[in-house]
Amino acid sequence: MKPVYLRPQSMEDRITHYCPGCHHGIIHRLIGEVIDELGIRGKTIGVAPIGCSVFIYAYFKLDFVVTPHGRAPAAATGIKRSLPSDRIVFTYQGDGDLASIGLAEIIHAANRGENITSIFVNNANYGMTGGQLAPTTLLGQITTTSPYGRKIAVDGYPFHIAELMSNFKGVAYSGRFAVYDPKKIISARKAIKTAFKNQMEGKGFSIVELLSNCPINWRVSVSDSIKFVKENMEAEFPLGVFKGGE
Ligand SMILES: Cc1ncc(C[n+]2csc(CCOP(=O)(O)OP(=O)(O)O)c2C)c(N)n1
Repeated sequence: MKPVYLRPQSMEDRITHYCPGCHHGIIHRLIGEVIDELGIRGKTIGVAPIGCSVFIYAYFKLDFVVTPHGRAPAAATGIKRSLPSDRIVFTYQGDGDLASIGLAEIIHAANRGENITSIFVNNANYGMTGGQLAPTTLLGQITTTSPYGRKIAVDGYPFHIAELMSNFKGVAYSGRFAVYDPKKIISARKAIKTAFKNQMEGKGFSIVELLSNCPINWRVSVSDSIKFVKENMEAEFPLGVFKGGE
């Protein structure tokens, strides 16, 4: 039989702890494929967050540092600056971690133009802790801490990271993508590759925001969660490149 899919070489042969249908796994695979394709496995260091992806280090054959509560960009800065310049450093963060707890860290790393790559997974809630409201929660969205739906008067507006990042001079690339169908996955993969390549070419800070589902905490089926990303999240968070090529 001819294999149609092989696990990326930079990934461990291990079943993940993610909930059934969760998009974290797809995003991990895309990162693994890009690292393989660019031939940077032995040179790449990941920086993990707090959140569902706190165990990301267990799924890659890479060096990883775990820096909870949004501090990944600061740790990545130190790692990148203190190692030989051919080392590739990336952060992987959720929206509670990056857009709330560690907002200052990501803004300053972007503004400094740190030559690192940031993978930002926006699932519109704090997944690991049970689905609380995040800065990226949609207006009207019910979460465990917004049981009547997000209201502007109480929680303000959903926070747009990819657009915000595009305003900083130090940012080489900022874009938002989704991974719910093959076409979207191909675009997301291309964006992740660009973000890593920019770092290899010393172009500065690159961030890829990926819209993700969270079926368990949203309390919907996987297919309804995909519908929600497509119809509701994309209406608030348009896909596209906000700064940089491709
Ligand atoms: C000191 C401390 N404060 C708060 C938390 C709770 N906490 C765990 S994960 C997390 C954020 C998770 O949300 P997100 O970054 O959106 O990632 P997701 O789990 O949705 O992938 C928080 C606040 C904690 N573990 N420790």
